[in-house]
Amino acid sequence: MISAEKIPNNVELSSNKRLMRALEHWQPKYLQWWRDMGPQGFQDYHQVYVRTATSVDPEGWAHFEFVRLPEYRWGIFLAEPRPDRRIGFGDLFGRPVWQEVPGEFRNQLRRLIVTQGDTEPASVEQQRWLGQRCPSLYDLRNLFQVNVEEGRHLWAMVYLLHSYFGRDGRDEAEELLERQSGNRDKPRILAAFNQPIENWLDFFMFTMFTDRDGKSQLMSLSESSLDPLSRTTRFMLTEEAHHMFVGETGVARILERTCELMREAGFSEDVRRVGGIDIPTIQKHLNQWFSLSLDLHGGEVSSNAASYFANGLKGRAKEETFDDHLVKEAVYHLEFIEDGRPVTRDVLMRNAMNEVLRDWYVGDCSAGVERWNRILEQHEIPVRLRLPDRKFNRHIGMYAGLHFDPEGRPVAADEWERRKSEWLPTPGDSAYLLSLMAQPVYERGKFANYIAPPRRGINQQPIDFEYVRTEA
Ligand code: BYC
Repeated sequence: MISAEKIPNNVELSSNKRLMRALEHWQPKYLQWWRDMGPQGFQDYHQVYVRTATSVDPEGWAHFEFVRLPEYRWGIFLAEPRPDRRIGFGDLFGRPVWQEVPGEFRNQLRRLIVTQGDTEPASVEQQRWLGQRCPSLYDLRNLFQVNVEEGRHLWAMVYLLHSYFGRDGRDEAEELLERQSGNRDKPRILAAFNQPIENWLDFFMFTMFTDRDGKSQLMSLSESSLDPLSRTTRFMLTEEAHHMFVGETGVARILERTCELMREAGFSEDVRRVGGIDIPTIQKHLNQWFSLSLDLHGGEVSSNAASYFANGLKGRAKEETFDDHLVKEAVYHLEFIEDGRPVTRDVLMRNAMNEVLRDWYVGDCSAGVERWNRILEQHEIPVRLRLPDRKFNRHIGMYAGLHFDPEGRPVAADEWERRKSEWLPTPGDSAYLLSLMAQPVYERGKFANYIAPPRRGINQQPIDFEYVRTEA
């Protein structure tokens, strides 16, 4: 039996019988999915120090407790409504926002919500083996925090599907548990969510770059005229921040340790010989996850994006900071490749909305990479990490099928084949990383050799706190 105690919420769940019935039907399937596809080996005999959102105010979503993962209280929260909120962009600019789904936009909205929803369980599936390769109890706890919150984000989208899309919504909610990351017959919708996340460098790069796509997409959905979608995604953004913290500080700690090992080993030594992760391997993983996450923003020229904008379904990140919210005539200068050469052409800005969001995303990523480079600087190591050009390694949009090096120079197919091992992780790199992670570190306060400890613990606990307890 579902209760407000079990499902913390601010949507008056207990008085919404229809939603209760729908969730009562869906919840057991979700729990079965969590057992089958969630963190492997950490379901029954471990208690994890996690944060559970119990309300939307700052105290309410910073509630920490030890829980067994399947007993986590996945809640349903919408950010507080903004009084007299109006449509902020597109052809319907200035009219009141919608509390129900307009019939003419039903399919488009459903598609956006399903695409968003699909990424959440996908990421849990991708990360399900990492607990058995973890560098410390602190990191193990952070992994599970990210996992339970992605689970909650799935609940958030399922809440919208059940509440506003009737029978179709219920069917879609079931299918969200049926597709599986990497499954040949029933894959997840977006490509990056079918890639394996085998090791912790993948995980930290994923939470840095792919979760940041989550941030940019959620920011643009939070502008939506469908008020419940806007409010749901606004609250999700508060949780997304921690995921990016895990990614950014995870890579920073690896870099820190790499620098120390380089210093100890004499700078010319190969850091792999002393069990560290060398900077070229870090750069290759950065290239991989950044380019996959660029693809997640869709094609450069997209009539879908134009229509989402015109209809007020999906805006730009921080729409209020733009002057022109109708964007009827404005154009965007886009770099096309014609006969192997770059040619700049104007396209209608509405058709380039994916690119506008990608610009925001690239700026946000680049600030993060600058912060990483400060670590190299402090250790007086002259190399720098860098974002590859946005044409590099693309599989979606107008650069797909062409080849570019990380500087964005066109390269022929044979050169790409010959040199891609310089730019992207190879099976040899993966095997090396897996060998480093073969022995998980479960001892309090201990860290694997390839990563530095964090500056501080979680929720003011010490670094050697027992963040994950094993039951006898
Ligand atoms: N992979 O017009 P186009 C997150 C398809 S991450 C495969 O260019 P559109 C999270 C597209 O579906 C954020 N297929 O694209 C992070 C279309 O198919 P059809 C997730 C792709 O529609 C970490 C065709 O290509 N949220 O939250 O403008 C952990 C032409 O498409 C891909 C969202 O994505 C791809 N990468 O934009 C956990 C927000 N890209 O129509 C969670 C909702 C495109 O030919 N989604 N295609 O069959 C959207 O806003 C849009 O669907 C997209 C694509 C931005 C993804």
